[in-house]
Amino acid sequence: MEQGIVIKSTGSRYRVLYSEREITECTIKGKFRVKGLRTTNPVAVGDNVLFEFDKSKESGVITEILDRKNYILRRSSNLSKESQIIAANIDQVFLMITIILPSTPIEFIDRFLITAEAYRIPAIIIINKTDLYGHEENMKMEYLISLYEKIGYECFRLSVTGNTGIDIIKTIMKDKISLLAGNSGVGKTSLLNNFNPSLNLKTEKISDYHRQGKHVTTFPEMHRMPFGGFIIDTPGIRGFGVVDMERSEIYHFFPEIFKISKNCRYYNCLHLDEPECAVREAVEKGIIDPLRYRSYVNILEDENRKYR
Ligand SMILES: Nc1nc2c(ncn2[C@@H]2O[C@H](COP(=O)(O)OP(=O)(O)OP(=O)(O)O)[C@@H](O)[C@H]2O)c(=O)[nH]1
Ligand SMILES: [Mg+2]
Ligand SMILES: [Zn+2]
Repeated sequence: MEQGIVIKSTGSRYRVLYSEREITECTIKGKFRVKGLRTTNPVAVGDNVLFEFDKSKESGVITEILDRKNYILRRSSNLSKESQIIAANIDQVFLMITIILPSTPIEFIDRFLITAEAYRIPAIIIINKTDLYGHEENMKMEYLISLYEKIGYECFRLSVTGNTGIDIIKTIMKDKISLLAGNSGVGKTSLLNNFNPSLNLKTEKISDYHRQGKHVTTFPEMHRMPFGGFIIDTPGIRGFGVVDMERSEIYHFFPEIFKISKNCRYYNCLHLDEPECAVREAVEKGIIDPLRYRSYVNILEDENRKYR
């Protein structure tokens, strides 16, 4: 029996890293299910597994998944109740966004952040492609940075192609398992190639017509970094479905809303149209950013629709 870590999963085959730098392909034996969770993939990138070699020693069979410290999910599709485990045993998540080419919607950012909050995984924001920004984009970037830093999220300005802002991110990623997420075309894979040119991973220009990425990376994959630690490159996710969350607790994962909600008149206030709602008052006074509040309401309404 050997122990290893899953570094890539493509449906039914798993690539497993063991004894520091050996890699083997594995399949799974039997059924693995997370209690109370319907997932499309039983084994995910980042899983620590036990496996046995075939007689040929060329491939193996995973026989056990060791306890997960955490995992991050996304809903398989909007309607489905099944979800997909994107990765497991993550120390921190980095959300890469861009102001233009493509423009990351704020609701996308917030959906990602509440997912990280729900799983209690520290989240950090990276704003890439600063080399492309003029006055207007810089204003927008600084607005977002001050908004998210006030809530408590660290933000970093980056230009992968301009080679600025890279070292600080390296320092934070060193010796950790980091998940790198963000919409398609923001430059996630480009950053990995910059960190480790020998990876030579596939990247692609975003389309001129749609001004969006082309979903170049299709499966999450974990890469060892030359400076120590691992980074999980993920496919540009169109959106995060809120998984594993009660409607009534969604606001718990907006830290600044949660804090103020303690002053609401009703303990079960959803901060919509209840009387004496401290959250709405704070929005009116500009203490809570109206864009964040709008994200909250939109996410809540989305969840409503699900139950109709
Ligand atoms: N101008 C500029 N372009 C960049 C920068 N970083 C990446 N790009 C370009 O953006 C395009 C998309 O980069 P990718 O690394 O493929 O993006 P991705 O986030 O991995 O996209 P998916 O795999 O589809 O999710 C490529 O043409 C990169 O060269 C940057 O800092 N500045
Ligand atoms: Mg990619
Ligand atoms: Zn309220």
